[in-house]
Amino acid sequence: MLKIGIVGLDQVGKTTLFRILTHSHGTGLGSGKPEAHVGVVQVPDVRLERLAVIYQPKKTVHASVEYVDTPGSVIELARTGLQAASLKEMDALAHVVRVFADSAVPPPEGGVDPRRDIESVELELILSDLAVVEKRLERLEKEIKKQKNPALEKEYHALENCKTALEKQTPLRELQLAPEAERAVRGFTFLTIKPMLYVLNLGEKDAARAQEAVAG
Ligand SMILES: Nc1nc2c(ncn2[C@@H]2O[C@H](COP(=O)(O)OP(=O)(O)OP(=O)(O)O)[C@@H](O)[C@H]2O)c(=O)[nH]1
Ligand SMILES: [Mg+2]
Repeated sequence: MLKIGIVGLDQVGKTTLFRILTHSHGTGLGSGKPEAHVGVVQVPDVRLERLAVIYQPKKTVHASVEYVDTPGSVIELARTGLQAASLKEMDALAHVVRVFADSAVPPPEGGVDPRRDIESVELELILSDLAVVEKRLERLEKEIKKQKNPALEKEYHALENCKTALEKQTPLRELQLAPEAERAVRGFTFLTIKPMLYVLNLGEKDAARAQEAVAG
């Protein structure tokens, strides 16, 4: 099942989005709650429904998606070991970005600035991946010195490419890795290799300006 992590900075609307996606209106989902919420949703598919009408099967199984509403700021999550591991489990990330202005919800330091928020989250994920890459490269270097091993050398080479990209602040999803290199780095479940969907949380009055927000 596809697992999508809803991430973002503090109080940007992650739980609000989770509620909409999972049709959950329960009261247990207050904001600021420390635990993650998990919800499974069936993917509507008119073709499947048509086929079910024609063939009348005993059972119709829709594709489903699991959404995980992560608590608090993704920056904190990426920095703490156990939480970072839970991010690694996701197939894709949906980054909720605050665009709405509302004095009732404390704005972040420096005011509402979607571009800054996107950049700082991206940078944090890049640093998290870079730390993993550097640690592994260090070990590989020692191992390769001890014994010549083509598989380790391939891995080393692939990770060097990743390191160069990350140092230029390029997320790994933008790299065109050869299938062999992709296989060599797959096990690391890097955060910046995951498909990233930006969800701009506009204020009610700004909904008409959605295009502008994307372009700006
Ligand atoms: N005006 C306005 N308020 C919003 C919007 N989206 C969310 N909020 C409010 O912002 C607050 C935070 O929303 P949540 O969905 O709990 O945000 P969160 O990202 O889950 O917050 P944490 O999990 O605590 O980091 C709540 O009081 C929401 O009602 C919006 O589009 N407009
Ligand atoms: Mg929340």
